Amino acid sequence: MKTQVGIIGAGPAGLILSRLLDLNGISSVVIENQSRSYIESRIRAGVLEHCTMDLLNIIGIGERMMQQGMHHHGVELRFEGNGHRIDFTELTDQQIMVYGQQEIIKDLISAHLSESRPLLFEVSDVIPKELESKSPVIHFIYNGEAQVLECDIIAGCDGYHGISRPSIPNDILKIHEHSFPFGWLGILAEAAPSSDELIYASHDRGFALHSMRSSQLVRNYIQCAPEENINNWSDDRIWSELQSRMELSAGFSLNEGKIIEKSVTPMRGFIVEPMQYGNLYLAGDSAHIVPPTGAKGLNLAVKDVRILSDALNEKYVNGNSSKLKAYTTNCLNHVWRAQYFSAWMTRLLHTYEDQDSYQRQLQLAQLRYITESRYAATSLAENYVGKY
Ligand code: RFL
Ligand code: PHB
Repeated sequence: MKTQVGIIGAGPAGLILSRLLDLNGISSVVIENQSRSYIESRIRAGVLEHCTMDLLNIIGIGERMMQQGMHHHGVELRFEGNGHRIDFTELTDQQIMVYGQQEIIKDLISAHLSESRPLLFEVSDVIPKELESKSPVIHFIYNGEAQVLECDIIAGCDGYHGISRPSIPNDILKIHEHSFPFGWLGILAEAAPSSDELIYASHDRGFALHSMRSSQLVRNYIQCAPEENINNWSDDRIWSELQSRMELSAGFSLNEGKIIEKSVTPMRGFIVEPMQYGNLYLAGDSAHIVPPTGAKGLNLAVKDVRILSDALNEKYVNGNSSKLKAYTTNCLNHVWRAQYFSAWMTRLLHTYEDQDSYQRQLQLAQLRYITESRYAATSLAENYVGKY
């Protein structure tokens, strides 16, 4: 098997890259170690920045998103029993789109397969090799048979636990990482949203987030221990904790319903540099992850593959590889900006186990400032919608 770009991983990074390349007449083969039904039902991100929404429209897969996604023009910050709206559209002229990551995956796969572009599910034993040569290869097993995919370039879009990053010699990689001392317990429940927009609540009992997927489906999160045992959380305990952390002095009740999914995610920041080695280029979660408080991970993956596809276009159309050489440098700017914002939102909104009243009051003073100062609110809004 032979192609120009071999793509490992059919997450948002891999599938969007493949589509961007195809629109420029560059061939690719995507290989994925999970089944189609598994990746189409894996629940992850929900918030798309304005420019991510625009890109999905430009590449022709935005139709269902524009019909079924939820256009949000702000978010609520809730603390000390009061809610404060941050109006994105007024402050930045931009909005966000709330549309499940697995829906984007469904839209991308359906377009990919209807155009008969190669996408292989349930491959195993994937090994990228000869990365420093002009003709790197990917070895893998498909339908029980050993395969070799010859390519010019390999795109490692296989997420944080993938094989691409560990294929780069250890002494080449510099890793920046930070673990936050908490995790998120996330639920998907059959209930109507209790608000038109997302609610980020900072409460003395800990952080909580109210989000949604449709008029009958909500996605809520509660700050918990990083290695929290999900079995310690009955449905009743989850709802009761959410109700406490979402309280308003004027009264508020979060709509409850049947919980159809629950899971715990640890919170960490991670960045590797360089994001390239020989003819292997990392994009998305394989190169960096952010704590989810800023809703940036998928949006970052999209920014990486835009830069990579532009650089590949320059190589194939104009025979110029300078943008490929500068790939890491060109990505790290937006990667560090998103890390900063995500870490800042995380530290601002979560409570710490050893936190004293002084530290809690500092958080509340900053939250009040954001809701009272147009400049401070604009700074949050600009970062959230992805202007920077
Ligand atoms: P993915 O989505 O992990 O896809 C990688 C794919 O590679 C496959 N794979 C392999 N394939 C072949 N061979 C191998 N050896 C392989 N190893 C792995 C995997 O099966 C998978 O299909 O990475 P990608 O494409 O870089 O996309 C990144 C995003 O998924 C991630 O950043 C977001 O989900 C993060 N995130 C959010 N991002 C946002 O922009 N907005 C949000 O609102 C948001 N909320 C979230 C989030 C992530 C969360 N969790 C669960 C970590 C909320 C949560 C709770
Ligand atoms: C989500 O809807 O899953 C979501 C929303 C906002 C975040 C993280 C996740 O910051």
